[in-house]
Amino acid sequence: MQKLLLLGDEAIAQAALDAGLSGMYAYPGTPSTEIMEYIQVSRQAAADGVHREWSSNEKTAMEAALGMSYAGKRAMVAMKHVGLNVAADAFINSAVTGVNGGLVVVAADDPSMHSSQNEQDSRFYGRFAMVPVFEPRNQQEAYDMIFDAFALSEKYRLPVLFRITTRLAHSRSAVRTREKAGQNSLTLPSDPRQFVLLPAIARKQYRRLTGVYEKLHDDPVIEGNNRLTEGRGREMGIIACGIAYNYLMENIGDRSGEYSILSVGSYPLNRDKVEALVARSDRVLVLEEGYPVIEEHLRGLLDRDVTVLGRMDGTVPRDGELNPSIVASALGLEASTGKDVPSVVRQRPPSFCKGCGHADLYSALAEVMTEAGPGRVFSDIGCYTLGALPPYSMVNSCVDMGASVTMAVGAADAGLFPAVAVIGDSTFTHSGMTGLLDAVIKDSPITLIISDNSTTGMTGGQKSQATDRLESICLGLGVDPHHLKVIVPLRKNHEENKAIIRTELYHKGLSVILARRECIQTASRRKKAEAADKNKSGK
Ligand SMILES: Cc1ncc(C[n+]2csc(CCOP(=O)(O)OP(=O)(O)O)c2C)c(N)n1
Repeated sequence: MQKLLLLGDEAIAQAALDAGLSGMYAYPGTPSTEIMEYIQVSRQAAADGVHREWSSNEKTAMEAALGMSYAGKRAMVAMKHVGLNVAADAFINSAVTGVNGGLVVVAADDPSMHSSQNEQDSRFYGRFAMVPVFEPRNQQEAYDMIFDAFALSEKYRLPVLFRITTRLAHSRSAVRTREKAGQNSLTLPSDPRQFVLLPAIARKQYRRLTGVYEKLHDDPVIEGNNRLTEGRGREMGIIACGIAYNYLMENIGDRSGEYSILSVGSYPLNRDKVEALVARSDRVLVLEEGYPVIEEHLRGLLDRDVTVLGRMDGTVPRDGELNPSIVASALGLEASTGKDVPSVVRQRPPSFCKGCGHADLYSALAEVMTEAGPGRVFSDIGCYTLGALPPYSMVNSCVDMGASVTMAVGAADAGLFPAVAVIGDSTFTHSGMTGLLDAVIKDSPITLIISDNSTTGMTGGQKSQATDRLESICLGLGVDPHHLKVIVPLRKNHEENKAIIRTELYHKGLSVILARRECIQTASRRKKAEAADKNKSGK
């Protein structure tokens, strides 16, 4: 047992290792990435033979984790909130199959969209799937709750959703660790039909799920994480979920006895405790990161008996993350932490790194697209989305991973010609390949540019599944070899690249251009590592 200084993400990772994890599965996505990164470099994980390779996307990660669980071992899968949309089919159905070895699904939400396309609240998915949800209040709880999550998963044979948000994931605190548990042994499910979701079995399994979900309300662990403290005043009772409880305590720590408070760390919410709080309070303030999940629940359709305050009536802003000042103003207090921190870094808009291959690609593409006319560039999610900003300002869409290819296909179906899709290498193997197959099958008159920097740049340079495989994937999917071109996006190749792009753009069928140049950040890290290796070996 030790005391470690850990990010919330790292606390989760260390806890899973200490709880007997056998397999970790993930696709990078802020703010969840550090969970897998920690496990990948962990000596403990290496010594224990924990599986810890990146997956191609969140769905494949979720399914691999379910397979590990099928075989009786403990598995964890981690993703950012929107990743759960990608994994949703497997996730929702894994609640119906149930699990064998403990299965914990970590979803890291990003309220305020610091690096995301939306601020969806993963707690909805927990309810949707009818599984227990944990929402730790701090890093120590993130560590401790992972043990509970695995135990609960095995007790009820259900996957458990573990919801965190950006501030918890990315801030550090001292965490006391526990004694390490051994891994489960390989054991097949006792019911050989449990995982076979043919309708007759699925109906039975679903009935089991609805029954178990009811029981969860009174489970001692879940109930214990719904902590009610009864205060002296009855003017305002407070429900504070996850990290919001910390913000509340920052404001009223020394006077907390004045309020009745229900601090929520897991779901389903305990009904008796909510009722007890409401009975002692004239008004109830709900503090929750993300959507007004609990608030909407309390208001119900008829909104009677008790006045509910929160995001829906404007007491708390309707969108964006919480902070101690927002909580202070919801309580009608002066913000106690309101001192401005002097700004040491000048705010500046995001831009491509100096020497980025995407930038040289856009320089060439921009000139060709000026000739072709506006509104024809469908892009995707990654560093290359910066082509939407000046000086290029030429990206017309960025919706979800892989949508560049399929939106270009749809627009081409509508008659837009020429049309271009720009996607990164990692995004392509995440969700672009199936769209390309659609384009191959109907020989869509689009030009797909895969801007291949040989890494997953946007999330910090994780390994890309596409590296060294793009040509063979494209050819394997049926792309015409005469219209599969490779260019190197460098200033010196500008005219040549423009000519290739222009020719393929006006081809009345599908063409694919691989624009290949290593990410400047990854290249510099690689060179440093190579130099350090050379020094070590004395060469
Ligand atoms: C469903 C989903 N999963 C993960 C992410 C996080 N994410 C944003 S872009 C990206 C991949 C970027 O890699 P690549 O396509 O190779 O482009 P690069 O950033 O290297 O230019 C990831 C993992 C996301 N936005 N959505």
